[in-house]
Amino acid sequence: MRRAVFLGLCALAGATLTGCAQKPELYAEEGWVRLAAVPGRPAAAYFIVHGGPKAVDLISVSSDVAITSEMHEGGMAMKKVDRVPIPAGGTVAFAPGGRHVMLYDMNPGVKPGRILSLLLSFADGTRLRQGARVIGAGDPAPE
Ligand SMILES: [Cu+2]
Repeated sequence: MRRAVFLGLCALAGATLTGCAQKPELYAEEGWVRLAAVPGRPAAAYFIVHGGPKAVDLISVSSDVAITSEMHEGGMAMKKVDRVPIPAGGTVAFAPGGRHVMLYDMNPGVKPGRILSLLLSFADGTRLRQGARVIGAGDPAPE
């Protein structure tokens, strides 16, 4: 119903539909970070990235509460990756057992319940800030 109204308004707006097609927008959401069970070990960050109108590579994810960070793929046999392609209009999930960001040398003051800020950098120069809720090592993943 909502869609029908939306399209109706577009038809009224004029000859071109350019502004009316639902253009994909590059954004991230649902960020969270799981602290390590052992202090000093890296934390893991997860989130979802939605691709924009053009494919672009995610080239770095960092946080001001971690000294260094790396993007990884895989669960037990994880490996570092330098870029993660984000297809135009696609969805790429960083989730437990798959892609994740390792946050090394975390500020020890970061405790569960806090929201920290992730900075996602893309090959085209786009930067996105994404909030991420911190949970403890044994806490269940957010829904
Ligand atoms: Cu890893």
